[in-house]
Amino acid sequence: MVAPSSLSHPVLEQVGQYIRQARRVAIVTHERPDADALGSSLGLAHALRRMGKEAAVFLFDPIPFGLDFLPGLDTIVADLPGPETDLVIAVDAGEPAQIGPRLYDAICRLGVPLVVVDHHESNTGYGSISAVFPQTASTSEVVLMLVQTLGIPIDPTIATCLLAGVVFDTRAFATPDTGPETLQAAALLMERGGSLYEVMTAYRGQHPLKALRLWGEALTRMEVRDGVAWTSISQEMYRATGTTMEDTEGLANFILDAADVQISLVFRERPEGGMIRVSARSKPGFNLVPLARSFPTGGGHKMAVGFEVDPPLEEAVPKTIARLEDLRRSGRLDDR
Ligand SMILES: [Mn+2]
Repeated sequence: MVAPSSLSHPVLEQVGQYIRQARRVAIVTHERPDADALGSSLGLAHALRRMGKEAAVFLFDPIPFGLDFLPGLDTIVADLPGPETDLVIAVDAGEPAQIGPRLYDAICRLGVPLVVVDHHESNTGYGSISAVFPQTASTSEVVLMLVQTLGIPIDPTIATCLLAGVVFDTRAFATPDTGPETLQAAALLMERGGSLYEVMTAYRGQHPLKALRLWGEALTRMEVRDGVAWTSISQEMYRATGTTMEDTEGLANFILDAADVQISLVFRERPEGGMIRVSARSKPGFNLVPLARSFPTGGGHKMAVGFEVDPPLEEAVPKTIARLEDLRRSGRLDDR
């Protein structure tokens, strides 16, 4: 079959130059990593090792429930990269803040090139060189293109990591940015030994029962106005169901799937307090980035954004919904 990226891109050639010149590569991604963050960073680490590089993924956060099948999780380093590092690659992180200040400051202090590989529309263009492909459904596909550019043979380990990123970021090939090239990438990864069955089983099995109980509580208190549906999760709800913030992953998408919902929002208190985290999702025709960007730490894709709002929850919710309604009325969320 035709490789999805047989036409290599100039910026990936440049990234390839940085990689060829490097010996010890540190890979970082966004905090609270998802399957694309982990799949693209681990897939890249495996590929760089195949090239004879020393490569490691640096990450402090725990691995989300259900992603423990990803090969190479045991090689993740919960520490800061040392002075022997001569290249840093950030994958799937749209801006420095998403990497986390501790890790990002350490990277900057190294004084080595920072290569950014991403697919977020909202990517700020940070780093020494920025290979951002907003049309691409997952960062894992961008890493696949990079691996092909470098001429690294794709083994089943690399393939499974990247396939996980493709499947989870496209919600199992169901997002509107899933194109023929996405399926070609997935097919290629399967040909190289990636297990679609294993990845799909993990995709369907993301939620333990206690998470479903939490979702049940959240769905009961959901409100709806003009196709906008929102709900919130309080510290008390985590306590009552024995859950953590991680168990809220996927709820905003689940609500969005309702036939009469155009935009969904989930407001979450952190178990430890502090800022309220908001996930917002939309069906095609909307661009939620202006909403996210109207808050200090917001970012994401047109139809999937995250941001933080000042507590308390009782004030954060009406304030945010009012802002969303204003932006929507003024046409600033239209995507045509
Ligand atoms: Mn991604």
